[in-house]
Amino acid sequence: MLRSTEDGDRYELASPTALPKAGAFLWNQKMMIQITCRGYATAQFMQPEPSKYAHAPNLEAKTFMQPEQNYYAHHPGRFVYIKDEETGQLFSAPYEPVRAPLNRFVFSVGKSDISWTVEHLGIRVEMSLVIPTHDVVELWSVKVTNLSSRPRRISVYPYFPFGYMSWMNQEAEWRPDLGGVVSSSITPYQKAADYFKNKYLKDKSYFLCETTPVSWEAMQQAFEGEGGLHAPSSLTQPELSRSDARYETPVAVVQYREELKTDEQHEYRFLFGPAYDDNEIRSVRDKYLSKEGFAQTRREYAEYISKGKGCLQIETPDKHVDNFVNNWLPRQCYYHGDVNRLTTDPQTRNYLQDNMGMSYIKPEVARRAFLTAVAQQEKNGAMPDGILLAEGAELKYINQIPHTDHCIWLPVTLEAYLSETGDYDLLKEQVKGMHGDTYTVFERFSRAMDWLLSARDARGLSYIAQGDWCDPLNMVGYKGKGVSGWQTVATAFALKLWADVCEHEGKADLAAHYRAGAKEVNDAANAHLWDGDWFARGITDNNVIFGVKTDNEGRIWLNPQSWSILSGAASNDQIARMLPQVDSQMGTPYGVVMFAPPYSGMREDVGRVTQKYPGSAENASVYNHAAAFYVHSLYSIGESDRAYDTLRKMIPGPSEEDYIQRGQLPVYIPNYYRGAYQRYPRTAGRSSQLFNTGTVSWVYRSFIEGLCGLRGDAKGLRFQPQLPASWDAIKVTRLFRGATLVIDIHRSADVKEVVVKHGDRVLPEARLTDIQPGATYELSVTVPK
Ligand code: CEZ
Repeated sequence: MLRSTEDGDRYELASPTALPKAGAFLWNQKMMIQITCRGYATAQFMQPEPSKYAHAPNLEAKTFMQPEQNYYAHHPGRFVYIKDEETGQLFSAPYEPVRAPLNRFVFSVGKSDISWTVEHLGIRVEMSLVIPTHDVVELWSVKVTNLSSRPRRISVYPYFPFGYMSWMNQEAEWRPDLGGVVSSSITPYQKAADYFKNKYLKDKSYFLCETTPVSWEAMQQAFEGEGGLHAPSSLTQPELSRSDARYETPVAVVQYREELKTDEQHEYRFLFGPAYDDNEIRSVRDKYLSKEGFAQTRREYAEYISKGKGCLQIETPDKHVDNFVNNWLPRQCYYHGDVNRLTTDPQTRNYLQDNMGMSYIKPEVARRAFLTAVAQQEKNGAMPDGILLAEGAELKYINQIPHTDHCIWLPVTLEAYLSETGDYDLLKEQVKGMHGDTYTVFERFSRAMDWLLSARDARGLSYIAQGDWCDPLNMVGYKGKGVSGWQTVATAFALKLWADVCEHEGKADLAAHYRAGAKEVNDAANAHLWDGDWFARGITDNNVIFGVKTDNEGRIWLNPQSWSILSGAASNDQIARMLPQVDSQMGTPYGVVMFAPPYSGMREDVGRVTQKYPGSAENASVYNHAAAFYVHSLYSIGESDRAYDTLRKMIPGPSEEDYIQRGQLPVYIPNYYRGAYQRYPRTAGRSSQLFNTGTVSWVYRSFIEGLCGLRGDAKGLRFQPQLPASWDAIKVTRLFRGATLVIDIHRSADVKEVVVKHGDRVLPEARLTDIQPGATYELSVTVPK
């Protein structure tokens, strides 16, 4: 059903029905397209707010990307109908809309292209998609081959719906001068001022054909007729009706009529995308719509994607994990760091964590992100809810809801950046803020830490306002009193990390100040939140503690446990109590859930998290981002087996059963897998199919710094591998500060601590210093049995 290439850089799915929602995505800095194995697609481009050039057939809400999207016959997609001209039989590639049972199906996902091979009625259809590196356009090639032993007469009909573009104005027609179907619309608005904002939007969509078709259709209804999408009426006619669409739902369908000898092939090329005007369409056509244009675009895009290959290649006993870590994990990190989830106002915590991942891929991008973020710090030291990335951008959706955690992410993500780069000079940069103040990066971080210290109640616990890391935990503290258990220990962790940086910078007083602050916060957590076997999630406005033994729902939450380990609030004895509780109450075959048990209905002093469907999203799913924090905390205390087990479960597979249950290819980590394992076993494990997630930068960090134990410090690299007990050896290639480290890691009963050899020389400690950019180091690392 599913197989990969030798080095795992391609996955091929052989069924359109086994994992019906499984898909893949391509992006560049201006666009993103997610497409399922069956041909449904969601594409967005930035102008600078996210927009669409292919729409749903009805009025769509503008929202952020949603989990577990449903698909339906008229969902936007990219399809090709094939008609046997002798018998009138029909099928479609990749699978929708006809859903004919196919003789052969292959959905082939590469890092820089997506393709399908479909065979039916003795005809092979190969479809392939690439996008350019800088422009917004899809490049489609469609190849048909006669596999039968006699000549065949067929018609080939690409069907690319534009959907319902606008309630104000929409139309489409065949444009002989441009060689394609062009639809035009006007983005709806009501305020006069919006006219001027919308004036230069790309309100046209085009479907351009390299080869002129024999007929075409620009009106959806004329195409479908009474037959519907499974058997469109117009396909029963010799030719399409050449109808235009005048305030009717536009579509692009074209017909090629072919006579193919045995083994004969025909290849077609098409462009699909948005444009401002005819001139732009003409220039896109000139630039891309040719064999050479396609080939060159493919090469350049592959080159662009390869810039995100990251800093780690591993060879472990688990080939599937190698495939994922060597190819797909850095690619997903790169996507996040490169496009910021296609928003002009990423949530501050997302922006910082996504850029944390970039520390391993393109550290200069992460550096710039720190400067951009701190320039938007508020005058009192707080960080805003979102970071504005484009001129005229505004804080929208969730960024209008006050959250208190954003400062925490500064030192937490900086730690990774500094470990990777040693770039302490960043701290000396002067940053003029958008509110008119100027401070160095160092001063801004200190101000953020001071703000965290100040945002606490009389008990010393951190206020939550209308949310912390958990967005929908919105009613614990909306009256201004409620506190967050996670935010409290996370504050202590942030302060502790910042104290280390202060010390490195020779500021012993400040280091002592923030360490004392961290201790005070940890003490407060222990005094008010320790529930005997774990830490509570918080205390509400009405002074009700929750996430404790007496709760039937939401009894134990993962984040307070993970971060109390990181902050030092949890002693060894407390950790020894917590971990078995996490295992027994929160463990599932698909990973560890975010809390347990799920809420079954609204709890008005907790908030809308309790209204989400039990086991979905933040209501007790296997929320991978939270699981990733847990992994990070486990590696920090040498809990290598628990850590690896949690990491492994984030990747779908390798059993067929697991792939089917999750419904996803192992080419990204989704934001969640359904939880509620006891209550709803049928849906437990199901992937959200949402690849926007803060998880991946942490997972990459955990593979690099935790499992492989290859973490930088100010002057070099330390070795502290934490192989799972069942592994005896791994091989690693690590790019670090311009050098290449080729490392053999193995266990031996002969050593009591980690021993590192460079050639014949045993290093005085498990640390390599004076690393020369450009050099290659062959190292052997022995870890105790
Ligand atoms: O968004 C994520 C946020 O982007 O939820 C995380 C949070 O830490 C991330 O910053 C945990 O709450 O509002 C909601 O209820 C949604 O659940 C979103 O908050 C959620 C979606 O996954 C966004 O794609």
